[in-house]
Amino acid sequence: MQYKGVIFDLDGVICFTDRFHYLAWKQAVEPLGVYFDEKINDRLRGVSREQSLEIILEKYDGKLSSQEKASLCETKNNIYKQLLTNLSPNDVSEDVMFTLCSLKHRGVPIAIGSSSKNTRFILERLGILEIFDAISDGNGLTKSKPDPEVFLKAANMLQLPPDKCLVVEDAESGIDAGNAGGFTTVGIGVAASYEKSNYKINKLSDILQLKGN
Ligand code: B16
Ligand code: MG
Repeated sequence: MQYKGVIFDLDGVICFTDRFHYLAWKQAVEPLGVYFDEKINDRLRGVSREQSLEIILEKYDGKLSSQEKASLCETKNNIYKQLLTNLSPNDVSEDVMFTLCSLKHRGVPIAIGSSSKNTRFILERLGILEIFDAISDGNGLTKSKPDPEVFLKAANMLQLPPDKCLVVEDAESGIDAGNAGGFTTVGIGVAASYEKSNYKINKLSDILQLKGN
C-alpha cells in the first residue's frame, strides 16, 4: 500500500495514558459501588469521556441525572489531569520517537487523531507537540469514534485524501472509524487482534515497512 501521510491515535499508540484513564475512572466511580475492571476499560479505548461513563454505568443499577453524570466526568478528568502531570519526555518510547523521526525525515506528514480533549496538554508534557503537522482532537468534535470525523478532520488538515493516509489505532472503535472514513487502518495493541484492521503490527516502527509516498 502506498501512503502519503500517517494519522496516529494518541492514547495506546503514541503514549500509554490508558492506565491513567483506568485509575481515574476507578476512583471516580468508586462511591457508586459499580463494578469496573480492565476488561471493561478496554471498551473505553478511543471512546469519548461521556460515552465512556455510559459504558461503565451498564453495570449500575441506579439512575443518575445528567448533572450527576457531568459531575462524575469532571471528577474523573480532574483525577486524570493530576495523573498526567507525571508524564515527561521519558514516556515516549525509543520505538515511537524513531518512527516519528523517520517519517519526518522521509517527508511524510504526520498528524494526531485522538478523541481526547487533553491531547495538547499530553503532547506538551511528552515534549513532542511540535513534531506533528496537524492535531485533530476531542475538542469541537460532534461525533466520537467509530464515526470517522476526527480522522477526516486530520486528513483535511494535512490536505490529503483519506485513501492516501494510514490510520494507526489501538481501539476497535478507532479501526471502525478509520475504515468508515476510507483510510487504510493499522491495528496495534488490542487492535492488532481485531479482524477489521487492514494491517496488524506489534510495534509502531513496523509501519515503516509499509511502502510510503
Ligand atoms: P479525554 P484516544 C481516548 O484517546 C481514550 O482512549 C479514551 O479512553 C478517552 O475516554 C478519550 O480519549 C477521551 O479522553 O477524557 O481526555 O477527553 O485513544 O482517542 O487518543
Ligand atoms: Mg487509543
